[in-house]
Amino acid sequence: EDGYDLWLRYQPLSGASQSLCDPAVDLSGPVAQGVQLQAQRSATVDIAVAELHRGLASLFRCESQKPTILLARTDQLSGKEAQFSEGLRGQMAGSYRLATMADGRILIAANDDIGLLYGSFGLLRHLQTDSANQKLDQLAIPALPLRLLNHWDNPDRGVERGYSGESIFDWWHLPDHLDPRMIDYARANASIGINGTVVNNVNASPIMLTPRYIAKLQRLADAFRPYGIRVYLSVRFSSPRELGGLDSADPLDPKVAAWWKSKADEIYAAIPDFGGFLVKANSEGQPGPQDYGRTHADGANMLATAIGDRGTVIWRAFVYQSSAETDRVKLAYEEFKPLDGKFADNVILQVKNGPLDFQPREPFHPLFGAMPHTRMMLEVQQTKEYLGFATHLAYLGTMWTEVLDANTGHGKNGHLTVADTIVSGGMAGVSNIGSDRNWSGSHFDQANWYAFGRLAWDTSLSADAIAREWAAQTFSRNPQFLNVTVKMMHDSRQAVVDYMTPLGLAHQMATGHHYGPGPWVNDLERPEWNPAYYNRADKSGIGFDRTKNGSDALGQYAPSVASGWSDPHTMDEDYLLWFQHLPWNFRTQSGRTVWEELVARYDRGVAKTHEMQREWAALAPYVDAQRYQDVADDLKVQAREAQWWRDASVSYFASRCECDLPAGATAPPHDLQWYEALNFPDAPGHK
Ligand code: BDP
Repeated sequence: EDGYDLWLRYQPLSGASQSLCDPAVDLSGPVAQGVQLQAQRSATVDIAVAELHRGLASLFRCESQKPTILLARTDQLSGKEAQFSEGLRGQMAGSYRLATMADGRILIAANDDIGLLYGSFGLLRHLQTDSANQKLDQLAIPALPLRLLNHWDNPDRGVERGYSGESIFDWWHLPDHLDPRMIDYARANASIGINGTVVNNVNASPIMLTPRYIAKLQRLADAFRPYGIRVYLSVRFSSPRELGGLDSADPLDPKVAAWWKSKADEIYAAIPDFGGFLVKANSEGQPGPQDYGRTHADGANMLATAIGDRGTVIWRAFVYQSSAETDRVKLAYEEFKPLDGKFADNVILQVKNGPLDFQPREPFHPLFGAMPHTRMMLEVQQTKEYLGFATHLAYLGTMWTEVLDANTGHGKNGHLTVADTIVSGGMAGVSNIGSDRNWSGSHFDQANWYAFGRLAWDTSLSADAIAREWAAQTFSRNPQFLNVTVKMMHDSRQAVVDYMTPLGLAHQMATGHHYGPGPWVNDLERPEWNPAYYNRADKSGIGFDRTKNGSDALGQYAPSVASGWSDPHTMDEDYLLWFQHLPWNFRTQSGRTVWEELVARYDRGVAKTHEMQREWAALAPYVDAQRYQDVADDLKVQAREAQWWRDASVSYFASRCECDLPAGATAPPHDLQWYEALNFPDAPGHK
């Protein structure tokens, strides 16, 4: 057990769950090992049947299985069985229904082949996590049309902020050689409903658009197609200059538009179901339409015309260029809000979960709900660039449900959740997959890939329910194991928040690698790259005043939401220092001063890492030796580094506050200079 099998291990069920071996059911028809097919064969249907065979054989271990599963397209259901098409009519591609029929057979019904595949995975998931004897009646309809991975992978196999080895895409050997892992990748993604993949870094190399690379991409697209996965490319906006020899990339220049149109035609000739382009423009040095005095909408719409109704242009809202006077978190809203309604129908605006940059905790991005005439997509990061990479255990299901469930305060009755705002767009997850044998750099990071897919499929799922089904399939179905593991996972992200950036602090990471603490850093070229810009700690207090008296970033939220965050005495303290600059002796809701509360939260985070170590140690009997030890080793590192985060941060803030440590708090073992001098140029993901 090295983690390669992910959540698709299909460990044998025991005793009572062996119902599918029961020889009581007798049926005729074209039957193969328990699966009866009522659909035309296709590559996708064959994969579904093979997956059922594989899963059932492994789960049930019974020699002569009876035909107990009917895999049927709704247009092939007649007579009494036709009733099972109900609820599926007109639903989104991939929808399926699972039902126990009167004769005891289990039906997997769908309007399309991909629905049959999703339904097969859905049934196998159900069998592994619920009682296999339960009567089934489940209608599964995807919440969002686009459920995409975003790989930040470069053609040379380096991965931007990637911590799981090299890129899994072996461009050099493509198209002649297709790594078999590509099939395992497609299968794993299909099993959780992911239906597209952007294969390269948003800081895109123009080489990806050359004929040589289009041929490579075609080979991947052909391999992924039966799994319902479309390929997309990140594109560099200046490609007409770099590849086309044009002297401009101005989106309003007809020569530029013609170049993109012919490039799109070339791609679609090779890949008829190509998904489209993802664009990072005028952000962190990337070229874009503003280089020519044009707007983001001008740029996106030009590409949308080139693609036409064949695909989608996904335009990222991650733009900022602030000065010491402006507040970085306000910039994307200021840039994009006025463009609402100006984007073509096949453009989707992709917005990060928070207005800053994938921090351990941020309030939701104010653009959600504020652009009712624009299709929106939520971008989250599986990679944990700011949450201890692949080393620290932090389950992000809780972070993503927090943002999906957040009420933006917009909409008819002032109730419109972030999940509601993305129903015509989708979710994108910056992928944590790499060439590591366990895919994600650690076993528990697989849960973030899994949770992403499950939430993009059903945004109303609870983080704990997802954790439970993941852990049951990945490790063990033992209830004791599951209870403890789900609790660990549930608490893990808050622990990281506490020991890195408690009380609403953000962006306190060291320069370059974003791994360790650097709250003192204040000498970087751009003001908004500096941790000190965000913590604003000095003798008078700490925190970023984003109320009306300060930057008024609060004013970008609906009034009902803004008012909830405007009073430091009553607001949710998880966002306290995000929105407020407060004197060190300000009384928080616990009765402690801000300074005391800050230290208490750092300590709470550290304590949690020790608790997780103890909890995991007690689970050793339920987990195979290799994976047990891998996790135990990581938890040890996490506990040590949580302490480092706490000590370094407490030293720094004590020096700003000129305060003594609160009574009972342990003094950091080193002075501030010692922490400041630590340097890790060899940290993964260093830039
Ligand atoms: C930042 C990363 C940087 C990415 C950028 C992005 O540090 O490497 O290129 O996000 O999202 O957090 O484009």
